Amino acid sequence: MNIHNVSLTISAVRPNQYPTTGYMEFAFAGRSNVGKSSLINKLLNRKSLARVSGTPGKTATINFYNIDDTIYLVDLPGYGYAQRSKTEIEKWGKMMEDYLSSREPLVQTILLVDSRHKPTKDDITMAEWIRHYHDRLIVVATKTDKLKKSETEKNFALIWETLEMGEDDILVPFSVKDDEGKYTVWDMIEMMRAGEQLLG
Ligand SMILES: Nc1nc2c(ncn2[C@@H]2O[C@H](COP(=O)(O)OP(=O)(O)OP(=O)(O)O)[C@@H](O)[C@H]2O)c(=O)[nH]1
Ligand SMILES: [Mg+2]
Repeated sequence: MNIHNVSLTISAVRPNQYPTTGYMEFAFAGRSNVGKSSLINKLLNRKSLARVSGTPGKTATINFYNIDDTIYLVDLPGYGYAQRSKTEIEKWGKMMEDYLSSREPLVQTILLVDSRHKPTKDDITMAEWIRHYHDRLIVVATKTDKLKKSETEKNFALIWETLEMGEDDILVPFSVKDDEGKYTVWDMIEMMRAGEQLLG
């Protein structure tokens, strides 16, 4: 993918703020701190277009990144960190539901999980939402640079099992420290954009 112009079109909290251009959208969901904003920066070769932070809860809005007036990459607010009030969790749920349940241009939501850990209950719920709204589950396992070689196979098997992934589903290793996964994610996006069949 040869990218020329990328920009943040809008940080939305309500459907009436979503872009109306109709470009296809690919969204990234996952726990706070799993690396959603980092992955978007990596895909776009930008250091800090999407705000990244060691403190969970950095992205609290639905951020639409316009890629060459062709597609949007959508950075979703993270879930699952402790310092959040009931009101904030309800706000998050409403925002996500509004977006996932009725967003016409949304082609696929991609779930990010931390490659070092067993997926959490929230990850399982998110995987179920994604399965409900799309034909398949695509999971990106982040921070593989922090994984010992000897752990890789075991951890990937655990993610596959815990999320009850099947033959149509896809699991991609990813790290921002090298190019692991970057081209695979772009290839998948390109193929989905072209309406081609992805092979699990
Ligand atoms: N070692 C390593 N660190 C990473 C990687 N990806 C992200 N990080 C770090 O993880 C932290 C969180 O990254 P973010 O991209 O802000 O996470 P997020 O999922 O957008 O978090 P929220 O916006 O809170 O939902 C930052 O300190 C990143 O530098 C990776 O592949 N490897
Ligand atoms: Mg973020």
